[in-house]
Amino acid sequence: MRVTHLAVAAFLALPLAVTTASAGPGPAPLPFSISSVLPAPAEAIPGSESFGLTRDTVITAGGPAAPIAEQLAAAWRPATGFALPVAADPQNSAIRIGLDARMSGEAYRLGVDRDQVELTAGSLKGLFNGVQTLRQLLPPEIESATIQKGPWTIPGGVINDKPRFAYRGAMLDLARHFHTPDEVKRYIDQISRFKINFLHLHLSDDQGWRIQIDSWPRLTTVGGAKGTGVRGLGGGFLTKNDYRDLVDYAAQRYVTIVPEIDMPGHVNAAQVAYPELTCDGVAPRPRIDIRVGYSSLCAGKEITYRFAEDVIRELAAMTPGPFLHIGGDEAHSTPHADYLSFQQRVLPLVGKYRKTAIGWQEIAAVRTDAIVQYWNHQAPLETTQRVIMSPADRAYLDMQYDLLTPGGLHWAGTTEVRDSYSWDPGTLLSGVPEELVFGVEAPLWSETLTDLAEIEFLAFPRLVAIADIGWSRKSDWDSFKMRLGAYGPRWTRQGVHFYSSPQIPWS
Ligand code: IFG
Repeated sequence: MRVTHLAVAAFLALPLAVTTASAGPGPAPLPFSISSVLPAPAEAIPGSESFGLTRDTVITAGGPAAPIAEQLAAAWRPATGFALPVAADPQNSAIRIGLDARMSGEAYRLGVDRDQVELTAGSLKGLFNGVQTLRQLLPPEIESATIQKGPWTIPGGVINDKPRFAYRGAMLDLARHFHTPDEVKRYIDQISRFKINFLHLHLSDDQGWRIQIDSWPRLTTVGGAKGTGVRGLGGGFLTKNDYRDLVDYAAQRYVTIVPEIDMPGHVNAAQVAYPELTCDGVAPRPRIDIRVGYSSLCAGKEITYRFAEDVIRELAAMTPGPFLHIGGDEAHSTPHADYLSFQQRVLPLVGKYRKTAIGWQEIAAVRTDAIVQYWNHQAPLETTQRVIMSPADRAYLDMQYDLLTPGGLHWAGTTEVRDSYSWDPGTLLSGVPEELVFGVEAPLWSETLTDLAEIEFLAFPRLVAIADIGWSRKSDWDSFKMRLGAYGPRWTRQGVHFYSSPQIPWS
């Protein structure tokens, strides 16, 4: 007898229904509303009306705003099946997106009532931020790649929004494991939804070198070869064209790329490729393990500084963003006096090529205008320089959620969602006044990662916690966990392999 699919489906559905009923009423899932947005807006005033998106809806966006309106329309067309044309001149269209010189920076204003949706901002990145908010106001079905039945209702009200911190970053470690440009682009798609505006790419380390440098070609032909990386599974590198393509892709989503070449430590791959970069001229063995702190450039040799300057010069030339990260962490094999003299000669090279340097917190030993990235929660930091906050026990996304988490490490302890959310970047460090806190960043180191699913599992939802405390002024765990729970179905429909933390009331 042929069992129809329907009967099988009905049979399979039954236990699910029973299970759900027996699970009892959890917290009422947050209905999508104007105050369910992630990150939390500075001001959200719910309205009494709502706006209905229909097949006749037209989006008006003049001049430079048009590409942003087109991004919104492209995001909405698959699930609605609506044409959603973007018109240049203001007609009687119901959705209007435009610049308003009375606003500045990343701020935007979003007004929704029965008759229209109006998004204004002082800059294109402000409009982009507003579009990310607007995309969260339609129900989760809007994330489907196939036509859903609707209705497509946008809850009414007014949002006046702007970020607390200027720098809200994510970091991917391409050195321990090379993630392909497509994987990086998918990560950019995801992080930009939460108004993350910088992506730091860790492009060199002991196990591999991942960015083409013309003046030192063996860095990638050897350091980026197949078989490099942790367990020999992380081979690959970005050509200059790959890198430029990523920079452009990120820029269209108002994410600025921050490239990192880590020096004077974490240089084994460069020294395998160029043994003259060691003090004794002998090539070290290639490394596929995850130990740190054993390698160092030779501060006493002039070739070291030619190497550093060539790399900084080429990296600056291909990086439109304002920042170059030059690492500086865990130089345990560099005598301290050598570390100081190295940084005193090399940090100024970043300024010579008209970029601002960022370095891990150890660079604070040398007084410069570089931005210090705080990471080692076990080491105190006092500085009068700007600081990006990445405490390993809060913001390191490669920390396991708990000791059963597949992948990830736990040298800084295990980190659940609430740990990533419940801290204030502005006041965490007594040695750093709040006005010096430039922002936050969530690094994802790839010693234990091999593919995008593993990136997504460790990054989401904790990256959203970091995005929320980087953008929003008020911190409210009960509100955050409800908003995050309501976001789960969106990730499910997008196929994002997120961790369904037991701390969150998932819808
Ligand atoms: N510390 C190292 C990283 C990486 C990390 C893994 C920094 C600045 C431990 N340095 O974090 O290279 O190995 O969690």
